[in-house]
Amino acid sequence: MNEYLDLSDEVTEALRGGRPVVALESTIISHGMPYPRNVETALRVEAAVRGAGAVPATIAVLGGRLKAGLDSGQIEALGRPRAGAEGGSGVAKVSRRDLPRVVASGGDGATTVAATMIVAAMAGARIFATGGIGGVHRGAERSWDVSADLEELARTGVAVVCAGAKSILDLPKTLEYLETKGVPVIGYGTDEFPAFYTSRSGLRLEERADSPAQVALLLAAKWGLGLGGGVVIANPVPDAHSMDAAAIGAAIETALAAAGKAGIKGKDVTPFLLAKVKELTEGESLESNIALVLNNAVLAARIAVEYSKL
Ligand code: PSU
Ligand code: MN
Repeated sequence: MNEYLDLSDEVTEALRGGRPVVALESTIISHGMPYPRNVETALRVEAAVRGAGAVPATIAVLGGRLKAGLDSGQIEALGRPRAGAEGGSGVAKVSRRDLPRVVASGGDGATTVAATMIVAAMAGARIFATGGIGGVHRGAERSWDVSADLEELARTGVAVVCAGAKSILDLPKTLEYLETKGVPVIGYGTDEFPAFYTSRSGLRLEERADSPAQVALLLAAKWGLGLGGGVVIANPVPDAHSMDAAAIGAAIETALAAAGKAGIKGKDVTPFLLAKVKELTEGESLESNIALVLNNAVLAARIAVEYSKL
């Protein structure tokens, strides 16, 4: 086990016994949703994973230690705004390049998809559930803004169950990048890449699965072939919570314009856009976000159960 990593007792026992474990990220807690809905959702997601027969391992950096498996007090500490924080929780957003700094300084950090994949792989957890992945940003031909999540999917052997990616991103370029990097993108019960708040993007996928067992076989083949690297399992938002495409599209355009005007750069771009979209859609997007994360947690647990049988 890595000397910087602490597993909870429950996660240690599950991994030792070859029982299903689902990794969960913490940027969604600290930067993806407002308090207290963020904490409440994180706890509901853990319960959903348990209800589907797997052990949840929420991942973060606390006091400079990598953690897989948090208690409710630790989840609260990641979600509750800290003194002096302007918007968000005040906890650092930690992706691959931030891990050494936060560990060396003994700090706290909320892990992105990329950093969560790294810690999950270290722990030996192969299946991870979240809301949406980062990707190639719109205007990337000028800004060069490509999420480290994509590079991590290229190199780290963890399957990420998500509801696709938000159209704050350039979705066609995101799919091209994943193809170049050899990352399978599997539509779960769909032939289209889902666009987070809406189940459709109009972008066709080449791979589709209709059962957790089918996904598990594909994961076993990818890693059994020695190919390494990640897999995206794109699970559309449930119909009852799918948003109106025109309304969400308009909010995203407004958010992008505001980010441009405010000169937002680097790692602040995604949290800025997420907060703006939320504000513009008056909470409807938050309900949709919560529903799709719960849906992804259940699917990830079912996949983890099937994978543990192979
Ligand atoms: N997209 C969302 N919700 C999120 C994120 C992305 O719809 O919470 C978070 C995830 O943690 C993701 C990160 O890994 O933002 C990507 O940030 P960046 O674009 O800076 O790589
Ligand atoms: Mn970026």
